[in-house]
Amino acid sequence: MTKNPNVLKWVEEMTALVKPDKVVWIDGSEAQLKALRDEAVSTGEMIALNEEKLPGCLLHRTAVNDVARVENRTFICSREEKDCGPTNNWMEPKATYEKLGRLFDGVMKGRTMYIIPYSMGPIGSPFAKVGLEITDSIYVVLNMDIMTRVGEDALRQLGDSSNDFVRGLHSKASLDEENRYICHFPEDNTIWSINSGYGGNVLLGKKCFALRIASYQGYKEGWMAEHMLILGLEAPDGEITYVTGAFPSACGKTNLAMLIPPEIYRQKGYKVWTVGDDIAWLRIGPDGRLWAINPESGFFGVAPGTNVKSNPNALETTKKNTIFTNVVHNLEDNTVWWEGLDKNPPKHAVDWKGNPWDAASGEKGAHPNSRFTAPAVNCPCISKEFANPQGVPISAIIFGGRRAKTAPLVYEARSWEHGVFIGSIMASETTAAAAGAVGVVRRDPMAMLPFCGYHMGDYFGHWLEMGKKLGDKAPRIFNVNWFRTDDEGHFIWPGFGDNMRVLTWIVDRCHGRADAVETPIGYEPKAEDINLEGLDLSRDTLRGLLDVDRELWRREADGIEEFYAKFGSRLPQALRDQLAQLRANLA
Ligand code: GTP
Ligand code: SPV
Ligand code: MN
Repeated sequence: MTKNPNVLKWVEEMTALVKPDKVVWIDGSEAQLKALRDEAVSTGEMIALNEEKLPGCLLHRTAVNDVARVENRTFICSREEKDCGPTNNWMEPKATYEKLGRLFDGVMKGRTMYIIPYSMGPIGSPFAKVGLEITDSIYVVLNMDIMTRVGEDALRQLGDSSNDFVRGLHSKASLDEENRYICHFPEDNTIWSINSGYGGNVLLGKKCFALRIASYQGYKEGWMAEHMLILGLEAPDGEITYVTGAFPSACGKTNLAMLIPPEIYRQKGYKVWTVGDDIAWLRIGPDGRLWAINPESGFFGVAPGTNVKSNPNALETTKKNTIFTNVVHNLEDNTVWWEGLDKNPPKHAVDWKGNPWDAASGEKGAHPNSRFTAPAVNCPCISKEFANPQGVPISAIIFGGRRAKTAPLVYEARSWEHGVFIGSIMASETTAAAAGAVGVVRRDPMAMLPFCGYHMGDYFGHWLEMGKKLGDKAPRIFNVNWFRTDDEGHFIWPGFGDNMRVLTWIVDRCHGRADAVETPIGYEPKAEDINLEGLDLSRDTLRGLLDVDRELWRREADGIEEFYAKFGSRLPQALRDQLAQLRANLA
């Protein structure tokens, strides 16, 4: 499929290492993919779902010990430990190649090795980058086909001599947790992943390449790879304003990207268009503005909670050619179900572990991190710019997390530098998207804590540099929190489609059409400037949601100082100054 000597040499080396029985190049043809689907169904790896209700859809269950990203088994193997930084796990590269080399040695004996060439970004786009993933998992091949542009086109994009491709090696091996490693070698454009078969650990184009490796490439080359959704908000006069949003895993990116505005907005002609739901690659364009593409071609979305009310667009997107992972198998009509889909769990069903399941047992049927992998082209609100090789121009960047208290519904940065500070101090409650405790507040700068491929202090510095280059063309920066709770722990803000009410204020700010008031932490809307029409929420409650509690924020400042201390001399002075400013404003 290719004459590129760099690709061929690497494939030869990896083949000699893993010693497969058979080698298959994935060409991206429908015939080859169909044969792989059929094979996976015949071996039981995948279950073919109801062809009438869910045409082309498959169900897969992972091992019960392998259901989320494993952050404590994820490593940045930079040559120098100090370049990996205090927020990542480090392993020495040479020793790691040797150690994992022993695990990979002969691991594909008796198995087929698939070589997947893929492009992150539209073929031909100046943003696009090519990767190759070697894997022994058909599940990985089929998911990569949905999530990226797979096959011969990607190799053509790479060309016959280029050495600029990311080398990904993956094996399920024995799914042994003790020997599970997700290792990144940023200086070698290399990713080695072994002993997992789950999503972010194994779809190497996604978090491993498009964030961890790409963030490092962006640092070196002057662009950015971010954990961000991209959406276009269309106003009644047809004006479309593009914004990105960085929220931690399972904190609402897919939902915001596919938002359906409340009735009163729809009547006026407002629409939201989806460009991306998880990852954005951003570059400064010829006009000096910041432009973004979504490097992916599908959505790997959280299933639980997705329903006709919360996210009808996502639900519609999953109606064909979709892979479901770890949801409930409804045996009544051979479809799928998950908590929060509707109030009628199937009577005759199998849970995510593969056991007969009775909703009355009180046990969850779908894993909280169960997912759908769906092609972007299925999405009813996909933007017409989705595959534009030049991307879309960004007017606003929104940071946000899951905070029961402290962070108000929305506030705006006073400047790019202040915005970088706001991103750097993000904190959020942990979710089921990663293995470990759920609901613990942790700092997650720019939602990149688990995804930054180099020293986080240098990453902050890179953000500041980008702002200098953008100058007065820099997007405005905001922070949102949909997750403030009342004394009984209920979310106060209705969220989902009603987030439109906040989005329009943000967009109006970008166009100089909305007022703001100054608070110690930044600009906020006047309570009168958020439209509450058609909503059962009082102006006073909204005031509460916008409230900045100085005592809580003083404690927050202490927490930030403690967090910043980790970065030592690699923390940019501008951020230290911002913290001092915050303290002064709170005094
Ligand atoms: P990853 O794919 O892990 O990066 O997650 P994500 O950021 O795309 O999160 P997603 O949109 O899938 O939402 C995750 C969970 O948050 C789901 O259970 C949603 O129902 C819930 N959620 C999303 N938006 C809102 C909101 O506005 N309010 C509330 N209360 N919950 C929300
Ligand atoms: C996330 O955890 O942020 C995801 C899912 O988007 S995974 O691909 O598993 O990383
Ligand atoms: Mn994500």
